Amino acid sequence: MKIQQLKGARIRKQLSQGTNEQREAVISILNQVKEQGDTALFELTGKFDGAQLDDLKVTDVEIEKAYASLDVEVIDVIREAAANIKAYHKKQIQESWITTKKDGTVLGQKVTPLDSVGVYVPGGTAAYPSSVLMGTIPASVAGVERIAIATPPRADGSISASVLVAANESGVSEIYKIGGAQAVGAFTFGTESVAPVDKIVGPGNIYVALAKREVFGIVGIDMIAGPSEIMIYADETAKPAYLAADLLSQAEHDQMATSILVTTSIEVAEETSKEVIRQLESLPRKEIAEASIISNGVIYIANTEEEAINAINEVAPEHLEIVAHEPFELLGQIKHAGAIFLGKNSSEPVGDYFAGPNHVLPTSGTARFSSPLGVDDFIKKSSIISYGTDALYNDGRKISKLARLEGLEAHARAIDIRLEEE
Ligand code: HSO
Ligand code: ZN
Repeated sequence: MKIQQLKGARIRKQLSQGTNEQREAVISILNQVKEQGDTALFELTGKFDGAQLDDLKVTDVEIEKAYASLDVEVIDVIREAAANIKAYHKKQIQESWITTKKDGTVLGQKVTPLDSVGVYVPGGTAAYPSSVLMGTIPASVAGVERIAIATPPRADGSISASVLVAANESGVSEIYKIGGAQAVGAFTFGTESVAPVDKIVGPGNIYVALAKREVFGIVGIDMIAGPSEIMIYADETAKPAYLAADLLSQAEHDQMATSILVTTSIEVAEETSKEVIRQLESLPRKEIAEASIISNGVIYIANTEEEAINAINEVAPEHLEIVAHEPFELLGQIKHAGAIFLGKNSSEPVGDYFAGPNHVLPTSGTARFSSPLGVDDFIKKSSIISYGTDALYNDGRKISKLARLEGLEAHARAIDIRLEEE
């Protein structure tokens, strides 16, 4: 793994906007789904997933079979992870509030869950039951009534058993065998089999990301996700074998994934670099992890802790691990990161699977302005205004003055007519 001085390095990543061809392909798929509904979905699923389906929706029988095919211990672990995720997200619930002023005015904010959401779950080598839990549990905690999942089928038309079990465990029964931009199209426009939803969430490949960007505004979206990233800050107390393992845990996701270590210790840098090569050898997904490490992996040597922290805030990584003797002392200085893992036990997979916080996180520097997927993504707020009689009498002229300032006479008169009655 290459080692480089941090000073002067260009480290910020930018979210890919896709190529013109990719954008055009996505627009054409979305139009096809909008115009031809299910016919388009069957055709595109044949073309991209190689599956000839009779039905787009997963049946109860398929779910039963999925349970029967999984180890009971696996089902138990999925349940335990789901319980942790639920408990964490319950803490995020926001209450409606109302205040009454002395003049009789009542102001407030009403929190309402979305009516319906579509959770995209990637397929292929990335069939992750954990992502099902992360997408659906916050929605159900928020109180969303209709939660639907779309995920691409395998060539034989099936869906991974663990994905089906995870969906069922989080209370979702509406699961569609649709992937890519066509899934985003189905959720946005609706088809004969899929009712449209109000918001689409969940990570996906570049086509899913571009499709979400395209339909944003017609429906809500959570975020545009890019390839995963891990950035680790380590001081001289960190154990290189652990650092290497954590860097590789992210690199194995995708050859476009990014793994960065920043350290103030030359020895840690050198040892970790060697460890990465050593550990890579025996990984089943060696090819992907190696490609990712070669193209995007880097170990930076920082002259000072401050320099390292500035780099972290500049990158705004999806996952940040702080492996230093007093990690909590640095927490206050971290402004931008999707999830922050503190201390030597907090390896990223702890958060990917089990601790409770969401693993759908802002990537490509977007942690500068966005947050992990959470209950907030599945609620919206309405303002509440009930003006008191005294309040209107006191404020009415000020309001009509502002209206006339904007040249909006009808606005002003809507107030004046009430003042005249007093
Ligand atoms: N690290 C990934 C999530 C994931 N890892 C799913 C394993 N399964 C993005 O946060
Ligand atoms: Zn992961």
